[in-house]
Amino acid sequence: SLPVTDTYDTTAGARYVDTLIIGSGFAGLGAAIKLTQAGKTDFLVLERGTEVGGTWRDNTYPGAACDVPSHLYSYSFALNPEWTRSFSTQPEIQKYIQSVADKYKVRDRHVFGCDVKSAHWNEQTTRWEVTTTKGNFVAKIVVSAVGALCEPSLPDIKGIEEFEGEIFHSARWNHDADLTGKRVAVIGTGASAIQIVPAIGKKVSHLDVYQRTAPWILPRADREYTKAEHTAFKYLPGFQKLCRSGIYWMRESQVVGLAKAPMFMKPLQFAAERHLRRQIKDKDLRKKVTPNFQIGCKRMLISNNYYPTLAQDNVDLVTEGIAEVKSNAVVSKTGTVREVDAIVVATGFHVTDSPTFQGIFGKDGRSLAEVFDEGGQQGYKGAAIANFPNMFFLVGPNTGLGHTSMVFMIESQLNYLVDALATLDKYGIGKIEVRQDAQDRYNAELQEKLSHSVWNNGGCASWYLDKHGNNTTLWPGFTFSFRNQTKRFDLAAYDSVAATDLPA
Ligand code: N01
Repeated sequence: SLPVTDTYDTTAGARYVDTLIIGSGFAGLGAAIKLTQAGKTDFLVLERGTEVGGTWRDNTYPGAACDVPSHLYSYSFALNPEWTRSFSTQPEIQKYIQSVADKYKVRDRHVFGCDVKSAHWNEQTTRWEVTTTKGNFVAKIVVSAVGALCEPSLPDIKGIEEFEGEIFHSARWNHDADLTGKRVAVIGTGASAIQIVPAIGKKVSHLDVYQRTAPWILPRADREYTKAEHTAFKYLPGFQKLCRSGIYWMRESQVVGLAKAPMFMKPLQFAAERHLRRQIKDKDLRKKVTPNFQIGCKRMLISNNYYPTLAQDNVDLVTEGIAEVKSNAVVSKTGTVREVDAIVVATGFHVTDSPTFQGIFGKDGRSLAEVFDEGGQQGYKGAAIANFPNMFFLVGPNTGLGHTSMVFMIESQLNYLVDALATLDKYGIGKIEVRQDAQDRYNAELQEKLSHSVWNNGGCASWYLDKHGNNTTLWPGFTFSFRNQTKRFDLAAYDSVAATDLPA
């Protein structure tokens, strides 16, 4: 089998490896661990960064933290009694992910600094041909674990490339740029921005926050764990599991409201309105930050210090929209010119239009981008896509969540993947592809459920919806029902060919 090294020569011929995993965030790293535990040895993880961690490695902006409680935002097989607080910060999560990679000894399965450029399915050889910045690979199976939040989306604003000060995206924070005493603009008011604004609000001389749509914000019940709790987490494993299931069921109950968009969301909206009234006294500012859509339609945000920062004297909330950016200023649509030294672009990610889709070419030669462009981002159980044989997806279509831990969903997908690979081995299958009719039925059912949800009916535009207006990112039900449907690989939904029947 393939010698594992991080020094592939791009000029050398393609190297064969049975299974290639692309990306090493929670999903790809989890896959490496689960495949190892299942006895697989002939696999590699291709990771463009120099570390594991994915989006948690990349998002190092000041204030970065998770909005899912720590004990649920971790692998069930690697509980962490050391979490210092109820909602972990980015450095702590990144440290946790790194420690898991070390504990399960899967770093040597990784090729770091390896950016995948393309993956072509070759129907003659029934192999994937993968080109990367560290050489070419040929693989029987490819597992895409790139995640939905990996490609920063930059706003198309006139003149933005002419800006002469510091400018960077929230997911590519420039730590060499000292914002102390500077005039700064933050574009966007999503989950990233509402953490950045309070984190830099006191050190900058002036801050302009450019809001296009006001988000709903709930109080953040964050606190440090006490010594007694730490002792209990450490020495009473059952206690940590109990906390985890308490959080799980509390979060899970939100689905009833989100998926059906009924009165269940009212108490949450009421809590958010009260939070806003308590934190912002100025009537004009209050009006500006009052959302114009139903809570839950976009991701619900949590913060105790965002509103108070907006109310600071050195902070302005700008809602007139941006007309253009000049070399030293942002010009709003009303013509006001606001000079700044730096711009933080907190405008989110390419989710349903990720550039990563452009380099994956399936059976009929069409790229994933073309397939999604025509029919929308559809898959089967988020794990397979018709026209892309021998390719499995982690965090594929409709596996995202608006309310609870993605790590739980990822673990369900890992069960499915490991069982799929075991099934291929068991029956000597050389080629497998989800049947179009199975995928169509699955999506018709999903979209029917989503058509009643707050994400589709809450009166907002969000990254949950694709360009056809379909919600192709979120799972609309309970996460335990997703877990049930991914417990076993369902061969009946796939067309398969025995390896012995494939051309030699
Ligand atoms: O990105 P977003 P994000 N001109 O897409 C605005 C996860 N996450 O990085 O609402 C002006 O949510 C855009 O405005 P609008 C989480 O899943 C989690 O903040 O489209 N403004 C919006 O305000 C989250 O959902 C955590 O009208 C423009 C903002 O930019 C996901 O990552 C922390 C614009 C983008 O918000 C993404 O969050 C951080 C333009 N041209 C992230 N284009 C936690 O766990 C966009 N905007 C806490």
